[in-house]
Amino acid sequence: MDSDAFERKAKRFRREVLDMAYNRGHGHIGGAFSIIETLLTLYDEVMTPEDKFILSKGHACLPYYLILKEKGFNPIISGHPERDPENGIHVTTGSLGHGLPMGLGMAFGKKLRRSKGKVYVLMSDAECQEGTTWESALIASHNNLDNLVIIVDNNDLQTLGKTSDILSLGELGKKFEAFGCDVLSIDGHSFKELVWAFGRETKGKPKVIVANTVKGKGVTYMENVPKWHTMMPDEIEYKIAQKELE
Ligand SMILES: Cc1ncc(C[n+]2csc(CCOP(=O)(O)OP(=O)(O)O)c2C)c(N)n1
Ligand SMILES: [Mg+2]
Repeated sequence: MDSDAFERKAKRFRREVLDMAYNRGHGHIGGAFSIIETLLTLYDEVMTPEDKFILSKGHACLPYYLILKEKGFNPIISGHPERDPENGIHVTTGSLGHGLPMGLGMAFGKKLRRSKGKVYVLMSDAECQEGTTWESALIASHNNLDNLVIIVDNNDLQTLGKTSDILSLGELGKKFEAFGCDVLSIDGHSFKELVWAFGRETKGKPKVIVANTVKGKGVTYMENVPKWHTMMPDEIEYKIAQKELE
């Protein structure tokens, strides 16, 4: 896909996520908008049928359902993804801090069985405040799991404010490096940078892509504003957002 087509598709996805959330009366728009480009790159350009994907930040599931539907699956639309392997959802997520340990186990299993394919785990910056993240990184690098790719949606916002104010992650990339991972830090809204980062081979080490993103990306009044983590727009706000995403 060329960059223009990709950007058009990203905009359409944001529009559809907005509509889904508005019509349902709930959803997590901010954190969904920050992962649109990562999801589209993975599903349209990177993953093969042998690969597995886990959305560890399960609350941001609306665009996940959309891309699964586009790929021919029929997931149950809910507030968080529930395990349904036939429809492309390999694990239940929503309780933060568990997607990476489960992905680690899946990647380890693939290595032991010598089976092909990678495991991609898309997690949030606030999940990096949880101990399970660092235990998993340690185990993955000790076991040379170069079939595990961790993408951190580094939007520097959690529910009530900035991650860097509430419990700072410091130099996140350097921390993952110290745990034995190969780290790439990119603009998580750039198709070009995402394709580059996913394409880079990391022999013998798990790969971590720190995708620097903007929570609420695409709707000016939502960008970097904590309340759009769960807040629903009213009718006027909805129309403004629709217009910006036309
Ligand atoms: C174990 C656990 N604790 C608390 C919550 C409630 N919760 C939902 S989202 C969220 C944090 C949102 O910040 P982040 O994880 O960075 O997600 P994003 O910015 O990508 O939306 C929290 C605390 C949860 N889902 N799981
Ligand atoms: Mg966040």
